[in-house]
Amino acid sequence: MKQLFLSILLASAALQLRAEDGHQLWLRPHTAVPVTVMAPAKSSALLATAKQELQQGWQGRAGATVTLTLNKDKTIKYDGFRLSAQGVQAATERGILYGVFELLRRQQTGQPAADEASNPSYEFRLLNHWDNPDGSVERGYAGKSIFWRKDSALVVTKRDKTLWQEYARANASVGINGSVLNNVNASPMILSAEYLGRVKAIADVLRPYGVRTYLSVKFSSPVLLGGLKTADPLDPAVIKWWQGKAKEIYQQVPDFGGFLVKASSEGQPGPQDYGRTHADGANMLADIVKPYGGLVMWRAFVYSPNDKDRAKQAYNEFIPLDGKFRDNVIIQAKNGPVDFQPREPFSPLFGALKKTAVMPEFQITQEYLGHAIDLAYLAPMWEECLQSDTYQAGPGSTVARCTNGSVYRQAHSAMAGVSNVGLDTNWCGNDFAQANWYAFGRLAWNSSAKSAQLAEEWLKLTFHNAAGAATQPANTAAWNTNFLAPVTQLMLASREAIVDYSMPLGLHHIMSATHGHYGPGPWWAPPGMRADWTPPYYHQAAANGVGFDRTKTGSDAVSQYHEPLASQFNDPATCPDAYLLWFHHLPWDFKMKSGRTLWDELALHYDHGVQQVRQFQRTWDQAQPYVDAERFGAVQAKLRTQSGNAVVWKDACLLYFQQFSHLPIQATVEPPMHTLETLIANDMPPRSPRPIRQP
Ligand code: GCW
Repeated sequence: MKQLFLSILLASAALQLRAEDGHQLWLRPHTAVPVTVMAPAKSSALLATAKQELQQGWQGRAGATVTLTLNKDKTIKYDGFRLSAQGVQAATERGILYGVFELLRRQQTGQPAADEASNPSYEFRLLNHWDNPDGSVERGYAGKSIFWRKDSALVVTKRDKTLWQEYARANASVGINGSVLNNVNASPMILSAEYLGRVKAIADVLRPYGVRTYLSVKFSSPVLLGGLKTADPLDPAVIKWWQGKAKEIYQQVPDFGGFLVKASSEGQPGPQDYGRTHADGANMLADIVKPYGGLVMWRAFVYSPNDKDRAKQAYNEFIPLDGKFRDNVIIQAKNGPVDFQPREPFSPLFGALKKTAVMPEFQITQEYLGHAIDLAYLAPMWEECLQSDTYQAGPGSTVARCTNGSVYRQAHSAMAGVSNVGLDTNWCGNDFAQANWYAFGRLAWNSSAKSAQLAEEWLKLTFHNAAGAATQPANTAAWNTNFLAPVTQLMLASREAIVDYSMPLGLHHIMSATHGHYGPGPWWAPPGMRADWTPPYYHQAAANGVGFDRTKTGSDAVSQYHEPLASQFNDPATCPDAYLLWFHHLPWDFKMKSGRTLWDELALHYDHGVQQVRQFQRTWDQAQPYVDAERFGAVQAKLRTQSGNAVVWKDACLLYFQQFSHLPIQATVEPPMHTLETLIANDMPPRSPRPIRQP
């Protein structure tokens, strides 16, 4: 007896220790209250998962009975569900699982369970992993791939399976129902029999959580893997090769979701190599997966080095093809027209493609927003894009409504997020980066969700209550006042702070490529480098001013937007400050709406960003009594590094631009502590250590 007691004590101590290393994400264990679950007699892996989640997480009335009902109902769409006093009703098994997670989330965050239907805004809610077969992750800041490992394609270990299961569960808990397992810069190897074996193993683990498996494919796979002479999408031998491949995949993974394709883009092969169009390429693959119910997600991230304005190219290439795509093709467009910058106006493709399904692609991994070092809560950025009015079908045609099926009739709707997950113990490198995985799923489920509410939910689930304790609703007055309120504010301000200290007022793409797009590089232009990969192409700083002229007399990118936006963006007097230098090249003494000169306004933004991070440090330091030591220390260390690096950004950009403006930095701005020469010479800000899960 005594021994048993001791081992329980030890086990719970171990649980507590492990529980706060961030690995449990927003799903930290709770001591369950007894509950009886009535599920449909039909035995299925998904229903078993739902039942098990309820039993291990129930925090409602002890001894309650919860009924899970599979029932078609007019108010329920896709994998939606209805919560009621009796339990969860849904039309699909996935819907049951999502309803269960919602019920538990409400219990844990102290929200009442309303009797209403909850339907996903998008049919497909997908993570894109930029993971390579050798285990590296392009733009990954949280360690190596959870799916692939060098030289071990065939060996599936118990640890792999546990990790994939934890990953699938986290996805299911926020409604993500698909994962693209490999990089869009795809290796042809992924379609080899050897790798497909591992894809099957992954799919088998993801399936009981309702997560379907997808693959990125290289367009030239028939040549590179199949030994054919061509990958021309209209060539019968090529079509036959893809048909055979699809058959092989579906034999292994009967619910395989389909292909994601980056083609004729950034040096990747594509239909244009054979004089064919994006539609020819996408339709060929779409016809092949159609009989299996598969999708083709065809990326619109295309631009060539010769174009005068990279921001215009996707629109120019895809608009003439509107209506030419099969109904199981979705064009996947990044939120902005250039490339996941800290701030971009929405991509003009949204709403403009009217007879073709378009899906937004967001970047969860923080390529341009501070990697896993800087604290950047990205939901406000995604909300800003989703709620932007395109005016393409009258006022109120927001990006969300143009892509989720509300405005245009389209067979399918989807949203994708480039994942930030890796082998690090806390999955995302920075504990706060987990909030972006969480918020992405929740926004794909409900495109009108509010960032503030998602931040609060996530904070309650992630930081409230010691692990192992039965949950009290997260409403302790002191916790709410001293932790929840200030840390929510910190999160909500975090993305704007990065915009301010790196690329304010519509500046973009001025980072250095030397350190993988982390630090400043307004000067970065190695000899021979293609211009549209260098910052001077984007900021155009000169004695006469700064910014990219995209007005009607400039590159005319403004005309890709529907009125009244085209006119609004075209006139510096009406163009929002946030996009000013995106659309305009303006003199340094240009009079801003604030009455200040452009130069002074720019300096104030840079300084404000730095001061904001200092404020984040103070807020976090005050939060110490409410956070376990491990996560408190980890976040504190990251904020310190970010704070120093924010100063590097401010100093580098102000000193660099000052060479052209020849104007003094106003006295209210913190004076530079670096010289431009040392910043250029070092071109590498300090990095912070991150916890690594040992392989
Ligand atoms: O943002 C750029 C990245 C590349 C990426 C590319 C893309 C996967 O720097 O790393 O490649 O976009 O989205 O295809």
